Amino acid sequence: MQFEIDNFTTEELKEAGRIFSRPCTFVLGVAKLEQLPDDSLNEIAFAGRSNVGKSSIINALTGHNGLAKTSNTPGRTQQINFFNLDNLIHIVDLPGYGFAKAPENIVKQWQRLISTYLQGRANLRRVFLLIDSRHGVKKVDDEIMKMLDKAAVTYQIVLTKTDKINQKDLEKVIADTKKVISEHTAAYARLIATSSVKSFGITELQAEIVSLI
Ligand SMILES: Nc1nc2c(ncn2[C@@H]2O[C@H](COP(=O)(O)OP(=O)(O)O)[C@@H](O)[C@H]2O)c(=O)[nH]1
Ligand SMILES: [Mg+2]
Repeated sequence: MQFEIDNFTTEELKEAGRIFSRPCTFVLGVAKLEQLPDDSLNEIAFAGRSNVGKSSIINALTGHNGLAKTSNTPGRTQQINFFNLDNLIHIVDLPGYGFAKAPENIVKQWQRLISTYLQGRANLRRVFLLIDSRHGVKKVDDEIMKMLDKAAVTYQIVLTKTDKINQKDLEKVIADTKKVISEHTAAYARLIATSSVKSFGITELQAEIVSLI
């Protein structure tokens, strides 16, 4: 019998690892909608509050430390950053929503950029919505989920930083998050628990992405 993580066979997981070892390069950072690259390549995007671990997970997926800049200062990533995985798919690092350290009008501008991108991008195959496993789904996350439900954009919840909590708390946040997922129409049923630091759940996430290529 083959070992499986959810729906993925060992072979699929291996293949996903092979695809993610191919070159992944930074394409461009976009601060205005007019600057978006053409939409000929399928795209997946990472969304979530500032500091949730978006850049770290992109680095963990691609095995490039420092490909997507990570920061201890919340709200630094102000652009939509596009990465190209061997001309197979665009990986998109979105600016974090929530407690950005910037003037209110700038924050509003970012939020408009993010929401316009998320609702209007034809080639966007799935949004991975990152949730800090220590905090669970917050009101601001729920608002994004509602917006994506309305726009009929499929999103999948990814719990981050699971190395920072114990098994009991992890089980609780998984159960609570599954309940939230069941209440949203565009939320993909399967939840992925990850740690970029310990590389937990990263292969599984690679396989999810490869299934969309
Ligand atoms: N312990 C732990 N820390 C993490 C993990 N992922 C990210 N971090 C830390 O959380 C902070 C924010 O990460 P970053 O990727 O920049 O978040 P972003 O703002 O969502 O892009 C950084 O200090 C990271 O080192 C993880 O899986 N485990
Ligand atoms: Mg970032």
